[in-house]
Amino acid sequence: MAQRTLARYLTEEQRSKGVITGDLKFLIEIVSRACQAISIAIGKGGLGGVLGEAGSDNVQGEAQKKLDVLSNDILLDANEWGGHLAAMASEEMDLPHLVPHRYPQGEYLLTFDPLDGSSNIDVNVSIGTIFSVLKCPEGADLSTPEAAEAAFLQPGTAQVAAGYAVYGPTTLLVLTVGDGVAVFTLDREQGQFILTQENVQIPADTKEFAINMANQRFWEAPVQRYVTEMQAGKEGPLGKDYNMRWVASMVADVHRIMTRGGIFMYPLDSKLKAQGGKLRLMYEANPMAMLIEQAGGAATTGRQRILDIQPERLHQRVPVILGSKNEVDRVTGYHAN
Ligand code: AHM
Ligand code: MG
Repeated sequence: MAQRTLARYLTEEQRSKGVITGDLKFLIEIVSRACQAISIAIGKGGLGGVLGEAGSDNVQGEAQKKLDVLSNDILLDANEWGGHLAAMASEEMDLPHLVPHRYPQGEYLLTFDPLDGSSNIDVNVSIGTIFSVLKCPEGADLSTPEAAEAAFLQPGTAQVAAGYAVYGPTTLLVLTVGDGVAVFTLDREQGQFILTQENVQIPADTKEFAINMANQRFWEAPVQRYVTEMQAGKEGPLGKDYNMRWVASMVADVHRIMTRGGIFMYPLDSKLKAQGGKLRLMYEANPMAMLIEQAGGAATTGRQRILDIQPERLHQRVPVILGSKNEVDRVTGYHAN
């Protein structure tokens, strides 16, 4: 059987199910091309002179790596001329990036974390790109980057597509257009993403959890209770032994959960309280929550379904608990007690 490239998959989704428009198909293809370019830059590593600090800070006050800046530029350059976008927003930019007037304007908004997993960039551990696509509301004010921020402040339920690329031993693109989750593997010789898995389903139960244990003393009571119960294993109230994994790249941790189940938590803690959480809603939590739900899992803050949050700010942070449904429901239930 002929290989199903990303382009072919998207055309089939468009033709047979009508779930996507031609413009959305084009947008996703361009994002996938940018991810290929990022994958090539990462692959060069020390040979390409791309490792190390860029010598600048992003809007969140975090030191930018050279590859953070390069990945952001690759995504901006690839997307601004195609005519499918009205504006883009990124973890690495304070304000939205408007499509320059010399290019045609489109109906979609794109948000991304160009290179997620900062602490893993220079140490040859999996990192990734996360992206989310929204429709630009009609009549939105795009006259200045400041004014354009309001157009992006839509709940995750409004996303029309979401995905991530993971740059690991293989480069994968994991995508949803609201019709299940599909996985594409980059064939480096062909320069194409090829469909390798469809209808990804996350098992409802798991024995694997992911959390940064170094923050234990800062967690709130419901997360303390849940992790203590998991650590108690067979003899404890959950009646089974758990294993722990923490890559510290959200894309890699989420991809493990997509592959074999598990629960990922970056919960609220006393250190993070003032900023609302660690992970960003618009380009980390929302796209991952859409993908996880589309694969049969669940995603909450502990108190609320992530996709239902009405964003107040572009760079808003939220607590994130996602993965195997029964485990996410359990710890979310502990927050209600
Ligand atoms: P980044 O976008 O600056 O890379 O931060 C997000 C990352 C996630 O990929 C990961 O889950 C988390 O931060 C790791 O945090 P920690 O270093 O506290 O373990
Ligand atoms: Mg990130």
